[in-house]
Amino acid sequence: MVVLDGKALSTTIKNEIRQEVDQIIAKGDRPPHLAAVLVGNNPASEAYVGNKVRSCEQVGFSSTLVRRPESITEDELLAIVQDLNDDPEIDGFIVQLPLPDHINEEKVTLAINPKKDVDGFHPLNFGRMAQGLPAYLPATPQGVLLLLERNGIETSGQHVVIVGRSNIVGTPLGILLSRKDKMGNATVTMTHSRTRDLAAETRRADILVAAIGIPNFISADMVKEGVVVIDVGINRIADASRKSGSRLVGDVDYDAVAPKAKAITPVPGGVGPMTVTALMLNTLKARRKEIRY
Ligand code: L34
Repeated sequence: MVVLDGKALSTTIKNEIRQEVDQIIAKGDRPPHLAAVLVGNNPASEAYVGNKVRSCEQVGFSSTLVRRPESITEDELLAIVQDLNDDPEIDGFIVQLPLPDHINEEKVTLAINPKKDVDGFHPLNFGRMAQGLPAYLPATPQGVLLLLERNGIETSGQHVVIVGRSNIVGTPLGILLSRKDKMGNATVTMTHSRTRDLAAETRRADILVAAIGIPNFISADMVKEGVVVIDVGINRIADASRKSGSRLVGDVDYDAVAPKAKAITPVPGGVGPMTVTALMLNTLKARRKEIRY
């Protein structure tokens, strides 16, 4: 069994990005600049955005963190988005989700200039991705593809089963893996809460992607021997033996499933760091204006 070490691969790719940035600077140009908008004090969002800001420092990007209280109005947030759209010094930006209930996430996402939408969440980028046109690819699916590619895991002709159909993970990853492309050509089965006999589906997977947000949901009897397991879940569960009183677990019962797997991602240190690194790649693309609309 191989542990697919997203943390180590992230470090490798971030070193590659750092070299690209050094070349940009050597030419006398300014480094890429990412901005992140963080609303409220959700501890998970704080941790994720903190990792994004730290990664910017590691790769030599400029970063700006725009922090606003939970009480911000939708109009105020839309005005911040407009300022970032108009700021020529900002190459790309993200608005960390989830947003408070009184703010319409769809409206905010639509307000982002697609050329600066390094999350790839704007419908224009999503649609272009679905049609195989150049687009910012959403960070978590892109991170998963990189993890497979750089570990020499073939997707062509493989049966991929995805559990979970969210707009930011399951749905785009299914589209990307079934494309006619280097990390595509898979036969994809999308499963979800209404799937009949889920275990019968997951047991057919050569590559199983768990993205449902339920701790330890995938048990050993749901996978076949030799499966490649990609665990996208990040769930905080109580653990009295830890100083913090909690620990992170994925959507997969790692200890039970790992012995049957050919390869498996850990949580933490698997897909999470790859999400952050994919965002760095998108920001580099934004600086270079690589994607033409
Ligand atoms: N706009 N909202 C926007 N863009 C995104 O790309 C995200 N996402 C998801 C939530 N909301 C978003 C993230 O940033 C999930 N996500 C994310 C980013 C980083 C990590 C996990 C999820 C991460 O760094 N995970 C670490 C552990 C972090 C911790 O200690 O809590 C890991 O090793 O998995």
